[in-house]
Formats: sequence, structure tokens, C-alpha cells
Amino acid sequence: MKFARRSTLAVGIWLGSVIGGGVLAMASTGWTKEILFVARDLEDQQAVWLPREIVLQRSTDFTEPLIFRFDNPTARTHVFEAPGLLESAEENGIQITRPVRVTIAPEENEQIVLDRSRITNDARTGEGETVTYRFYCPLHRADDDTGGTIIIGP
Ligand SMILES: [Cu+2]
Repeated sequence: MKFARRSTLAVGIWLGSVIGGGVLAMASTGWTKEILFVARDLEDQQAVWLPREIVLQRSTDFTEPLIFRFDNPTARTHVFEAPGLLESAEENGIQITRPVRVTIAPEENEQIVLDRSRITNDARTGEGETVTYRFYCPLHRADDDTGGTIIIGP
């Protein structure tokens, strides 16, 4: 229960930093590394997830469980999709991994635990190079929108 309390406290801090400066909304609680994404409606029925770019370092940011949080303050349902990334989840009491595709209802929030071993494997394939993943809302994505990027360096 210590975990839950700390997480709740930290959410306030991240929301504060998003509203305050739009800086990278990332915090380490000492237990987990957490990143907050916030949905934002645009013109022409489109929407994006903010921030648009996340930079992580394998050497420092993958020593703790990595959690993605999603906040949807808008009036529409949005989906966070990140091809190539997997989440660790529990289904019927069994630990599984599945592609990151999270649906967040209006004024709701969700969170997932990222599968770090997948990212580590991708990086190994690239021989320690930087690996980039895209993310977007498939429901409200513009044709020319390349999405946000998660850049993971060595
Ligand atoms: Cu959307």
C-alpha cells in the first residue's frame, strides 16, 4: 500500500509540471519510473498525446519498473498506441505481455507497466544504438501525423 500512496502523490507533481511548463513529465519515486501522457484535442477532430517527445536512457531509466500513465481531460475517448512496445499485464491471474494499445475514456486515466525486456532486446539488435518508437491516437490521427516519439538511448 506504500506503493499506491506514493503514486498518488506523484501524479499531482506530474500534472503540476505539465500544466506549469510543459516540460518532460517524468518522475522517479524510488520505486518506479513513471511517465505521464496527456491527451489534447486539436482542430479538425484530431488529437495528440503530449508531450510529443520522450527521451529515456537504458542505463539509468530501466533500473526500476517503467510505468506509463495516461490522462484524458477531453470530452472524447482516445487511444494510446505505440507499435513495437509491449506492456506487462495480468490476465486471469497469468502474467502476459501484449502490444501497447490503451483506450482512455473521457475524463478518465489509465496506467500500464511497460515490458522492459522487449526494449532491451530491441536495443541489443541495434547494437546499443538509439531506438525510436512512435505513439499516437489511431482514432484521431491526421494522415500526415508521424506521431510522438519515444527515444531510448544507450
Ligand atoms: Cu483520439
